Amino acid sequence: MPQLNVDQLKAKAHDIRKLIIRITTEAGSGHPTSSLSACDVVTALYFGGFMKYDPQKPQDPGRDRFILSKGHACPVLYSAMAEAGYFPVDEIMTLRKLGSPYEGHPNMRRLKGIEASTGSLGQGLSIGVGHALAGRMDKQGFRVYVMLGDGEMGEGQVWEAIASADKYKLGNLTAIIDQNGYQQTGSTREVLDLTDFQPKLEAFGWHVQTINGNDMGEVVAALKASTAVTDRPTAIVSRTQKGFGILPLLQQENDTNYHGKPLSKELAEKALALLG
Ligand SMILES: Cc1ncc(C[n+]2csc(CCOP(=O)(O)OP(=O)(O)O)c2C)c(N)n1
Ligand SMILES: [Mg+2]
Repeated sequence: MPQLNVDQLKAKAHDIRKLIIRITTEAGSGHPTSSLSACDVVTALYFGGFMKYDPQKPQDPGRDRFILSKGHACPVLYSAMAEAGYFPVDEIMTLRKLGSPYEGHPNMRRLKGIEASTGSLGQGLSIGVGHALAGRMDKQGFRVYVMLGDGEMGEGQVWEAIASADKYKLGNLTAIIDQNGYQQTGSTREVLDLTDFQPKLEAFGWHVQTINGNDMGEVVAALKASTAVTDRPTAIVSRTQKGFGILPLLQQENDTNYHGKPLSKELAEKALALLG
């Protein structure tokens, strides 16, 4: 598993952002903006030396687990995993094509290294609690990372998982909330305002940090601090921008959510130029 420094991680996140744009535009569908907000955290997990993994041994019992509960953001997962050596980069260009294993939501039955089939929002943290309990029972030292969306936090099942993780004092579980301020139909404040997450999670007994999740230095520091917490579950409230990296283009389009829409070929060219 690679261990890049902050500057190298920024460059890697940049490459992954470009892949996200390319594969979703090629597919003509998908969720680029949901992927872009989460990109820095996912990059740091796979390339910052945090997750223990070997793409050649995806079933290794001791591997760390990453569950993308907001499964619609799988372009960031496929892109990071391709860069990490799980699959050829060319293959992920088949995203969402008929027969492709790179489905619109991650399918653990079709791709090695995918820990959970997600997409129906609200379930990933419960699955993560199960993995964390299993790790403890099997005396395996792995850590479980689960990424959720801020809109997804409105699902009741998430709060059941939060409560049970506290009950079992799951010190091998890290949840990351990608707080990009939007869900499908509008801003999270308008649809269902659950902010501020930190005191709510603390009330459930969790260790919590709130950071700028598009600042690689802050992301790395928070992940480092979270691995030091072993007596209770830990959360990172990652405040991000939906579509981070291409925001000026989204503003020109008068849609800073741009949920579930690929960029047109023309807009994608502009986005790739903007990313440099
Ligand atoms: C159970 C369920 N209800 C509705 C949807 C449809 N849906 C897909 S993405 C989305 C919005 C999610 O918002 P958020 O969790 O904030 O993720 P973001 O795209 O902002 O990263 C919704 C409602 C779904 N996938 N699953
Ligand atoms: Mg959101």
